[in-house]
Amino acid sequence: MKLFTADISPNCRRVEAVLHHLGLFDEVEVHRLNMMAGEHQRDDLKAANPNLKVPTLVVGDMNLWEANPTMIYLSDRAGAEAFCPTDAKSRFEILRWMSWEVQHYNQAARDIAWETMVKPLFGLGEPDETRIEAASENFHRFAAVLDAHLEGRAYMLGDRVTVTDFAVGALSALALNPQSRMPLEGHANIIAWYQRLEAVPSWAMTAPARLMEAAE
Ligand SMILES: N[C@@H](CCC(=O)N[C@@H](CS)C(=O)NCC(=O)O)C(=O)O
Repeated sequence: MKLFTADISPNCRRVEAVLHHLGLFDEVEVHRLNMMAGEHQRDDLKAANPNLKVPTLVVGDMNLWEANPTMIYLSDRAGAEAFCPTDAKSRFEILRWMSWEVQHYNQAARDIAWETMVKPLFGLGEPDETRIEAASENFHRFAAVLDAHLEGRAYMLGDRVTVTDFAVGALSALALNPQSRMPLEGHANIIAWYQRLEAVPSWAMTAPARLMEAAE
Protein backbone atom coordinates (compact mmCIF):
# COMPACT_ATOMS: atom_id res chain seq x y z
CA MET A 1 0.00 0.00 0.00
CA LYS A 2 1.12 3.53 -0.72
CA LEU A 3 -0.25 6.43 1.35
CA PHE A 4 -0.06 10.09 0.39
CA THR A 5 -0.62 11.99 3.61
CA ALA A 6 0.20 15.20 5.47
CA ASP A 7 0.82 16.35 9.01
CA ILE A 8 -1.70 18.60 10.78
CA SER A 9 -4.58 17.15 8.74
CA PRO A 10 -7.56 15.67 10.56
CA ASN A 11 -8.55 13.89 7.33
CA CYS A 12 -5.14 12.21 7.14
CA ARG A 13 -5.08 11.51 10.86
CA ARG A 14 -8.23 9.42 10.69
CA VAL A 15 -6.90 7.17 7.92
CA GLU A 16 -3.47 6.82 9.55
CA ALA A 17 -5.16 5.96 12.86
CA VAL A 18 -7.26 3.25 11.21
CA LEU A 19 -4.13 1.76 9.62
CA HIS A 20 -2.52 1.65 13.08
CA HIS A 21 -5.69 0.30 14.68
CA LEU A 22 -5.83 -2.57 12.20
CA GLY A 23 -2.11 -3.29 12.54
CA LEU A 24 -1.53 -2.40 8.88
CA PHE A 25 0.66 0.67 9.15
CA ASP A 26 3.93 -1.26 8.72
CA GLU A 27 2.70 -2.44 5.31
CA VAL A 28 2.36 1.13 4.07
CA GLU A 29 4.86 3.12 2.01
CA VAL A 30 4.25 6.60 3.41
CA HIS A 31 4.65 9.78 1.38
CA ARG A 32 4.28 12.64 3.85
CA LEU A 33 3.76 15.81 1.85
CA ASN A 34 4.19 19.43 2.83
CA MET A 35 1.00 20.88 1.38
CA MET A 36 1.99 24.50 2.04
CA ALA A 37 5.11 23.97 -0.06
CA GLY A 38 2.96 22.53 -2.86
CA GLU A 39 4.43 19.04 -2.53
CA HIS A 40 1.05 17.55 -3.47
CA GLN A 41 1.39 18.89 -7.02
CA ARG A 42 2.97 15.68 -8.24
CA ASP A 43 2.17 13.28 -11.03
CA ASP A 44 1.96 10.09 -8.95
CA LEU A 45 -0.62 11.67 -6.61
CA LYS A 46 -2.56 13.07 -9.59
CA ALA A 47 -2.63 9.60 -11.17
CA ALA A 48 -4.11 8.16 -7.97
CA ASN A 49 -6.40 11.07 -7.12
CA PRO A 50 -7.31 13.67 -9.76
CA ASN A 51 -8.41 16.00 -6.93
CA LEU A 52 -4.75 16.23 -5.83
CA LYS A 53 -5.83 15.84 -2.21
CA VAL A 54 -4.68 13.78 0.76
CA PRO A 55 -5.25 11.29 2.23
CA THR A 56 -4.97 9.09 -0.85
CA LEU A 57 -4.20 5.40 -0.48
CA VAL A 58 -3.17 3.07 -3.27
CA VAL A 59 -4.05 -0.55 -2.56
CA GLY A 60 -3.11 -2.83 -5.43
CA ASP A 61 -5.00 -1.53 -8.45
CA MET A 62 -7.41 0.53 -6.32
CA ASN A 63 -7.01 4.23 -5.71
CA LEU A 64 -8.77 5.16 -2.48
CA TRP A 65 -9.64 8.78 -1.81
CA GLU A 66 -12.13 10.40 0.56
CA ALA A 67 -11.17 9.53 4.11
CA ASN A 68 -14.41 8.04 5.43
CA PRO A 69 -15.01 5.38 2.74
CA THR A 70 -11.28 4.62 2.85
CA MET A 71 -11.57 3.81 6.56
CA ILE A 72 -14.58 1.57 5.97
CA TYR A 73 -12.88 -0.23 3.09
CA LEU A 74 -9.76 -0.94 5.15
CA SER A 75 -11.80 -2.19 8.10
CA ASP A 76 -14.01 -4.44 5.96
CA ARG A 77 -10.99 -5.81 4.12
CA ALA A 78 -9.38 -6.65 7.47
CA GLY A 79 -12.60 -8.24 8.75
CA ALA A 80 -12.59 -5.86 11.72
CA GLU A 81 -16.18 -6.56 12.73
CA ALA A 82 -15.97 -5.00 16.20
CA PHE A 83 -14.33 -1.82 14.92
CA CYS A 84 -16.60 -1.47 11.87
CA PRO A 85 -19.71 -3.63 12.29
CA THR A 86 -21.38 -4.88 9.11
CA ASP A 87 -24.94 -5.56 10.28
CA ALA A 88 -27.45 -3.29 8.55
CA LYS A 89 -28.39 -1.25 11.64
CA SER A 90 -24.79 -0.53 12.66
CA ARG A 91 -23.78 0.22 9.08
CA PHE A 92 -26.59 2.74 8.85
CA GLU A 93 -25.40 4.38 12.09
CA ILE A 94 -21.81 4.55 10.82
CA LEU A 95 -22.80 6.08 7.49
CA ARG A 96 -25.33 8.44 9.03
CA TRP A 97 -22.82 9.90 11.50
CA MET A 98 -20.10 10.08 8.84
CA SER A 99 -22.39 12.05 6.51
CA TRP A 100 -23.40 14.28 9.39
CA GLU A 101 -19.87 15.06 10.47
CA VAL A 102 -18.77 16.00 6.94
CA GLN A 103 -21.82 18.12 6.22
CA HIS A 104 -22.55 19.70 9.60
CA TYR A 105 -20.56 19.17 12.79
CA ASN A 106 -16.96 19.09 11.58
CA GLN A 107 -17.75 21.59 8.85
CA ALA A 108 -18.71 24.12 11.53
CA ALA A 109 -15.60 23.19 13.56
CA ARG A 110 -13.38 23.59 10.49
CA ASP A 111 -14.83 27.04 9.79
CA ILE A 112 -13.81 28.14 13.30
CA ALA A 113 -10.40 26.45 13.18
CA TRP A 114 -9.61 28.06 9.85
CA GLU A 115 -9.89 31.49 11.47
CA THR A 116 -8.32 30.72 14.86
CA MET A 117 -5.60 28.17 14.01
CA VAL A 118 -4.88 27.83 10.31
CA LYS A 119 -4.69 31.51 9.40
CA PRO A 120 -2.26 32.41 12.24
CA LEU A 121 -0.21 29.24 11.70
CA PHE A 122 0.37 29.92 8.03
CA GLY A 123 0.44 33.73 8.12
CA LEU A 124 -2.83 34.11 6.23
CA GLY A 125 -4.07 37.17 8.09
CA GLU A 126 -6.00 38.01 11.23
CA PRO A 127 -8.93 35.86 12.41
CA ASP A 128 -12.27 37.24 11.23
CA GLU A 129 -14.37 37.62 14.39
CA THR A 130 -17.66 37.89 12.46
CA ARG A 131 -17.01 34.56 10.79
CA ILE A 132 -15.98 32.96 14.08
CA GLU A 133 -19.22 34.12 15.66
CA ALA A 134 -21.38 32.77 12.82
CA ALA A 135 -19.52 29.46 12.75
CA SER A 136 -19.74 29.16 16.55
CA GLU A 137 -23.52 29.52 16.40
CA ASN A 138 -23.65 26.78 13.79
CA PHE A 139 -21.27 24.64 15.85
CA HIS A 140 -23.47 24.88 18.96
CA ARG A 141 -26.50 23.77 16.96
CA PHE A 142 -24.88 20.50 15.95
CA ALA A 143 -22.75 20.04 19.09
CA ALA A 144 -26.01 19.93 21.08
CA VAL A 145 -27.11 16.96 18.97
CA LEU A 146 -23.80 15.15 19.50
CA ASP A 147 -23.67 15.93 23.19
CA ALA A 148 -27.17 14.50 23.70
CA HIS A 149 -26.24 11.38 21.69
CA LEU A 150 -23.17 10.80 23.86
CA GLU A 151 -25.17 10.91 27.10
CA GLY A 152 -24.71 7.46 28.65
CA ARG A 153 -22.40 6.29 25.86
CA ALA A 154 -18.62 6.00 26.08
CA TYR A 155 -18.23 6.06 22.29
CA MET A 156 -20.41 6.90 19.30
CA LEU A 157 -21.94 3.44 18.89
CA GLY A 158 -21.87 2.39 22.54
CA ASP A 159 -19.26 1.00 24.86
CA ARG A 160 -16.40 0.41 22.46
CA VAL A 161 -14.50 2.50 19.98
CA THR A 162 -15.49 2.17 16.31
CA VAL A 163 -14.55 3.76 13.03
CA THR A 164 -17.39 6.23 13.70
CA ASP A 165 -15.39 7.80 16.55
CA PHE A 166 -12.38 8.38 14.29
CA ALA A 167 -14.64 10.17 11.80
CA VAL A 168 -16.82 12.29 14.07
CA GLY A 169 -13.89 12.89 16.47
CA ALA A 170 -11.39 13.70 13.73
CA LEU A 171 -10.82 17.22 15.06
CA SER A 172 -10.53 16.17 18.72
CA ALA A 173 -6.98 17.42 19.35
CA LEU A 174 -7.66 20.69 17.66
CA ALA A 175 -10.95 21.20 19.48
CA LEU A 176 -9.35 20.47 22.87
CA ASN A 177 -6.64 23.05 22.21
CA PRO A 178 -7.85 26.31 23.81
CA GLN A 179 -6.30 28.30 20.98
CA SER A 180 -8.88 26.86 18.59
CA ARG A 181 -11.58 28.66 20.59
CA MET A 182 -13.93 25.77 19.85
CA PRO A 183 -17.08 26.64 21.81
CA LEU A 184 -17.31 23.41 23.80
CA GLU A 185 -18.84 25.08 26.85
CA GLY A 186 -22.12 23.38 27.72
CA HIS A 187 -21.05 20.22 25.86
CA ALA A 188 -19.42 18.23 28.68
CA ASN A 189 -20.17 14.86 27.07
CA ILE A 190 -18.24 15.87 23.94
CA ILE A 191 -15.24 17.03 25.98
CA ALA A 192 -15.16 13.74 27.95
CA TRP A 193 -15.52 11.70 24.75
CA TYR A 194 -12.73 13.66 22.99
CA GLN A 195 -10.50 12.95 26.00
CA ARG A 196 -11.39 9.23 25.92
CA LEU A 197 -10.64 9.16 22.21
CA GLU A 198 -7.24 10.82 22.67
CA ALA A 199 -6.36 7.94 25.03
CA VAL A 200 -7.11 5.22 22.45
CA PRO A 201 -3.60 3.98 21.49
CA SER A 202 -4.06 4.06 17.70
CA TRP A 203 -5.58 7.55 17.90
CA ALA A 204 -2.95 8.80 20.37
CA MET A 205 -0.05 7.76 18.13
CA THR A 206 -1.35 10.00 15.33
CA ALA A 207 -1.75 13.14 17.49
CA PRO A 208 -0.82 16.28 15.56
CA ALA A 209 2.22 17.13 17.71
CA ARG A 210 3.48 19.75 15.32
CA LEU A 211 0.20 21.63 15.36
CA MET A 212 0.23 21.64 19.14
CA GLU A 213 3.83 22.86 19.27
CA ALA A 214 3.17 25.58 16.75
CA ALA A 215 0.12 26.77 18.65
CA GLU A 216 1.94 27.13 21.98
N1 LIG B 1 -13.15 15.17 1.54
C1 LIG B 1 -11.75 14.84 1.52
C2 LIG B 1 -10.97 16.05 1.99
C3 LIG B 1 -9.50 15.93 1.66
C4 LIG B 1 -8.81 17.26 1.85
O1 LIG B 1 -9.40 18.35 1.70
N2 LIG B 1 -7.52 17.18 2.15
C5 LIG B 1 -6.74 18.38 2.29
C6 LIG B 1 -5.77 18.19 3.45
S1 LIG B 1 -6.69 18.06 4.98
C7 LIG B 1 -5.95 18.61 1.02
O2 LIG B 1 -5.46 17.68 0.43
N3 LIG B 1 -5.83 19.87 0.60
C8 LIG B 1 -5.05 20.22 -0.56
C9 LIG B 1 -5.84 20.95 -1.58
O3 LIG B 1 -7.04 21.11 -1.42
O4 LIG B 1 -5.22 21.39 -2.55
C10 LIG B 1 -11.48 13.61 2.42
O5 LIG B 1 -12.34 13.31 3.25
O6 LIG B 1 -10.46 12.93 2.29
